Amino acid sequence: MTERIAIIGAGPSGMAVLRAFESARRKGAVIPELVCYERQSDCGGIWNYTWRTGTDEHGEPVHASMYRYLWSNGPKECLEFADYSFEEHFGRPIPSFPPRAVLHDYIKGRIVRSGILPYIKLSHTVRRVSFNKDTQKFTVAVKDLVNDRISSSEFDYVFGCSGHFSTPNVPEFPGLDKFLGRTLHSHDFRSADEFAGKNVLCVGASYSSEDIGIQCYKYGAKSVTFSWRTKPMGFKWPEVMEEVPLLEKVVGRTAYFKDGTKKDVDAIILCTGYLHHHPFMEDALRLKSRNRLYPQSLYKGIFWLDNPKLMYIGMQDQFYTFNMFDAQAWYARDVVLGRIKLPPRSEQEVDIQRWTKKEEAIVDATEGIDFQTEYVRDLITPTDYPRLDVDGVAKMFKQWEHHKMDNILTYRDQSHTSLQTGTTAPAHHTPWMRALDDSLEAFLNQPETKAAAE
Ligand code: FAD
Ligand code: NA7
Repeated sequence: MTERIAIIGAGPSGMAVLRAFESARRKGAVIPELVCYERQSDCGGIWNYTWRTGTDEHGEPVHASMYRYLWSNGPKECLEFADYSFEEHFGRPIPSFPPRAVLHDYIKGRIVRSGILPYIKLSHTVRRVSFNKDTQKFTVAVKDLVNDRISSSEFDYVFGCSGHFSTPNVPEFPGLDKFLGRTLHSHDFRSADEFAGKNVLCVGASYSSEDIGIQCYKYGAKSVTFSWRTKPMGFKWPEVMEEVPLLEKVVGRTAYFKDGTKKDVDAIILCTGYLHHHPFMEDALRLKSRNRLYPQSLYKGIFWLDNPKLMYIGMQDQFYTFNMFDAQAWYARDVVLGRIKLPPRSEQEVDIQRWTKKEEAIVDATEGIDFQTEYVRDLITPTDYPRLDVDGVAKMFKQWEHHKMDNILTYRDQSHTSLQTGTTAPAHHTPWMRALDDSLEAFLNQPETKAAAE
């Protein structure tokens, strides 16, 4: 009987799994039956923008944490799929830091091109995953959101690809309940226009804080204050932006910080990260982790130690994204197809410990990049994933880090070179700080293209 695989989520990770199996099928392999359940009405995961916050039209939690005006926060050349270049998709080279809609278009283009759409059941939310030791099968209960029907079916393997930047981590600060301004988590941040002329406080010192703070500045915020817990980000900020220690309390409209300073603010945006939240997994299968480069209990960062027929993709903190999910998917596929044999559990545990020790010794972003580079290399080496120059990607990530330290407002104006095509990206027609229209049309409408069309 044909084996069956359930894939939870059709974001970049779930799509990587579909693509990996489909690629083997096209080369003549017999593959299991694939069913991918996606809660949203479109694929693309977090790249699928919605204006909604809270719950969606079906009463499901809104997955998206993306906001209008989000532009890639790393060079697109670092995340480019090894089997589908940006140049192939857009028919010409494009600048290195595209806005969200352009990346969404690229991801979807690969889905359509690779023929994996028929495997995806949109508007289907997974409610429960359990495992029966006697039958060695998973039971997956799913709700068809459009027809309001719940059904269950059995699978031999499950891939958890539901992302981990969606359920907000929301700390409490004294006085927030009586704050006279607006309070929100970055998950619910949608448009920076709302904060024009306002004094904004961003709590947190990582990617969301940095980017949302800059967005607010770009769209006219009066001032942006960043409050850090462990250490400041340390960029060279414009005059109206500053970093202060942790928020201690709020009284009226005044925020008080640990160093005794204070600031009157109109809005507090909690950019305090996300929780690993997999409520549909029965307890014995549920990944529990903080946001880290090597989540625990996952051999190769993928296989659930207690039951490797359950695989998680994309659950690590991320320098690498799309091509790392591909690397994981190709490796997991080869295990399912019997091309790679997993070692005994004791060896898996030793391997996890070895990676964990390495992860815990990391002191800065450069070492984090090197760690994830080694991780991706380790996965792709035994598979037939098309050649990915991970050393080239690592070098580019480090350049990007330097550009950010040089000028946090202009790093997106830099051009990087594609490792797939060798083409250096053209400069965007407008410096990022002045590019207020983030639509796909505005981005692709380079003046020279317009001239050629005329
Ligand atoms: P997701 O994209 O989160 O997709 C998971 C999918 O699973 C979703 O479609 C969701 O609807 C579905 N799902 C969840 N639960 C269920 C369920 N119970 N049943 C059915 N389906 C379900 N990466 C970059 O490379 N560059 C960037 O510039 C960048 N910016 C980012 C900005 C923000 C604000 C955030 C939050 C992340 C950003 N990332 C960026 C990282 C991002 O996590 C990855 O690019 C990528 O989207 C992760 O893919 P994923 O498939 O693992 O998860
Ligand atoms: P991250 O990278 O997980 O960072 C979370 C930040 O929130 C980090 O600076 C934390 O401080 C801070 N944090 C967490 N809890 C608290 C409390 N209680 N008080 C103060 N500060 C806190 O999440 P991001 O949202 O920035 O990024 C996630 C993804 O979205 C990423 O891939 C981006 O591309 C976009 P810490 O430094 O641990 O002290």
